[in-house]
Amino acid sequence: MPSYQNNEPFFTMTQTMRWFGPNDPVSLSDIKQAGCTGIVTALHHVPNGEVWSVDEILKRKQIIEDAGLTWDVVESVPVHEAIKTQTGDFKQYIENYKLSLYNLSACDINIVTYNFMPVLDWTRTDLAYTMPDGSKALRFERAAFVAFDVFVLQRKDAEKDYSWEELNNAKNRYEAMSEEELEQLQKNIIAGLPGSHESFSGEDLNIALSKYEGIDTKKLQEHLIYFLQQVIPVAEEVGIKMAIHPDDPPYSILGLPRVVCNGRQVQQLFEAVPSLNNGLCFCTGSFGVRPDNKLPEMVLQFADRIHFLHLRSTKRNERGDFFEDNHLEGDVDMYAVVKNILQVMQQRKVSIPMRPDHGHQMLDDLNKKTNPGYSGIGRLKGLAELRGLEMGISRNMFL
Ligand code: DNO
Repeated sequence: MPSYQNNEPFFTMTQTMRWFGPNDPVSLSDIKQAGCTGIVTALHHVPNGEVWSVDEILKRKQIIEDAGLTWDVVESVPVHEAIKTQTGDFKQYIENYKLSLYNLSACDINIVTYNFMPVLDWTRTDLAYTMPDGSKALRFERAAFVAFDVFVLQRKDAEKDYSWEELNNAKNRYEAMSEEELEQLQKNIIAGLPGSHESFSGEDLNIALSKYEGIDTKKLQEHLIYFLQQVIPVAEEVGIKMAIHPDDPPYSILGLPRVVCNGRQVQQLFEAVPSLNNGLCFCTGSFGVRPDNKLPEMVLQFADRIHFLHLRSTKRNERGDFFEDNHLEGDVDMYAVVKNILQVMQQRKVSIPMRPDHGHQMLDDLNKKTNPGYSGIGRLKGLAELRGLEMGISRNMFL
């Protein structure tokens, strides 16, 4: 580690990538060659809600360590829908969650990411949006999303959630789409993007949505706080840092409540359960979709609680669309974000794990079957740029 003022150690971000397990087309060796030391993964084969056994955790850990890497972060131990709606066996699922935390800690894995998004995890309408340079990006197109909600899903009262202009744009968009395009759109939205733990058919989705009737933002927040009150004392006892991932996109979709969209909502969670083990996965791509989220300031505001970093950028327009831009371009001021992260790490005397979040499908990967957002080369490019940025800032500021 380089040293800075008075020969004190200098802390830089720990470089990691997400790996979806042995079936991931991007191998551990690829990730190592990209320059990472750590892996972010989950036991995707364990059904949502079940306890992660020590055996299964150790098996996965061994594979990672055999490749000369370390399992730095779990992303995610998913939160069962019953916990979010507080129905059925939710208390049992919370007990199971606690057990998984005990078991992870027994295997020396100490950072756990999760989200509290009802029904759907991250959502996009287009998984292969062609950028001017020929690479493919993920995109959220508002008119296509509204078209899906109102005309394909025909969700009850959906039209009440949109302005006349939005409905009109969506109708035009819907009428211009072929059967195949409509099918693809539905698949993109509900079939579950990489890492999501739920996937639906059209009717299933309407059933899943109906479980949230009567659960507004306030109620969902109460459910999240209840979950934290149960789980954080265990995390504290066993030394696990919990890192909640923001909602993506960071606003209500399909009439569902969302409670991790902005700094104010995050602050409320920390006030309700003040333990520092109750922390944040600071995802610049998710938060950055809202112009009212001032990212560099948020890094300082949540300095003590940022336990994991997802770095990527999005570019939005006035219609409410956004696409995933190159890591150092778009609306996120990545320079200011990384500068503040460096400052926070020196104050806390820790290296925070970071992963380049998503990347464009490009070069040879355009001819391969890749996980949307998680192809190898695009992430490698993002990582390389972020490392360079971090080094440049460090040398300039501290060394
Ligand atoms: C998408 C990811 C999310 C994230 C979960 C965390 O690429 O950032 O799926 O893993 O929301 O639980």
